[in-house]
Amino acid sequence: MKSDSAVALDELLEQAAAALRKAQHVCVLTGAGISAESGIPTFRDALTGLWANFRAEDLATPEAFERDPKFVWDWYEFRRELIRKAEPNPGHFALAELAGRVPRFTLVTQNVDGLHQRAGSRGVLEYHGNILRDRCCVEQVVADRSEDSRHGLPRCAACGGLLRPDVVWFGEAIPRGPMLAAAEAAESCDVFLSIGTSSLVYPAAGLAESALRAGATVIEVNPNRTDLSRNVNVLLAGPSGELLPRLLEQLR
Ligand code: BV8
Ligand code: ZN
Repeated sequence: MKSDSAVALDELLEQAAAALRKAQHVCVLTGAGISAESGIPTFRDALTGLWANFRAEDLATPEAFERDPKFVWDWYEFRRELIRKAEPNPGHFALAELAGRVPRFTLVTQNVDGLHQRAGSRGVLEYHGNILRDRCCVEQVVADRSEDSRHGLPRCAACGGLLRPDVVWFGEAIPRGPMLAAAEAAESCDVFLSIGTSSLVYPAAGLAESALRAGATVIEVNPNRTDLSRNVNVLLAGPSGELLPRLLEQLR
């Protein structure tokens, strides 16, 4: 005999599937929560090791890098190792499959881990960049590393300038291409899926709000309530690695 909450969840999954079945354009925004089941800590999870007494918001800033580039680089190398060892989970694969099931699909991610692409998603809008790329601080372009990284700091192979991770730090602008494409998709989609994000970091958190204003059906997938939850049409309260495959099942 199914529990009431299980029956309720089935009904909510059917509501979400019904909206997806008639959608012409689906826009998805993901956050750290979709990679949690791949073993990558979210930003809400406290930092560990050398960085235990720091908040991610304090380390992921140009000021922190200015102050102590080695310390910040060690944190990024630590995260890169975690990400290289991680594998996409059923949540990532479900979104790669959903893209082929709707006429138009736009995937915007706040995650810098590249796991959507490794799960087969194409045209992913990397709203906050990608941790596995290096960017030259002098030429402001993605760059290769020179052999001689002095003082343990990676240097640009082209100009010898200091390299930094190709991510968006707090206080920095979102890359123009992904920012414009995401804004257009949020305003023109029929269904907006907000998955694994606390909806606290802007301007990413504003995308669901503009989808709501444009009359889209907004579906949230998150085991915990967020600032967005009170405004969504369907709240699927649980882990995305479990609920997204079930949503695809429901669509069949
Ligand atoms: C800018 C890359 C100006 C780096 C990141 C308006 C109001 C208030 C503040 C601001 C505002 N506008 C701007 C600001 C300032 C700031 C901001 O938003 N601050 C916050 C903290 C209040 N925004 C900025 O600084 C932005 N830039 O405004 O520039 C400007 C403009 C023009 C020209 C020049 C300058 C830049 C923000 C981007 C910063 N970079 N990442 C790196 O990764 O190292 S942000 C980073 O943190 C992530 O990318 C992500 O965006 C954010 C973390 O949020 P989430 O992904 O949602 O993760 P979180 O851990 O918070 O939550 C996880 C969720 O998953 C939880 O809800 C949990 O319940 C759920 N979950 C857990 N397990 C699961 C799950 N869900 C599903 N399944 C599970 N299994
Ligand atoms: Zn350079």
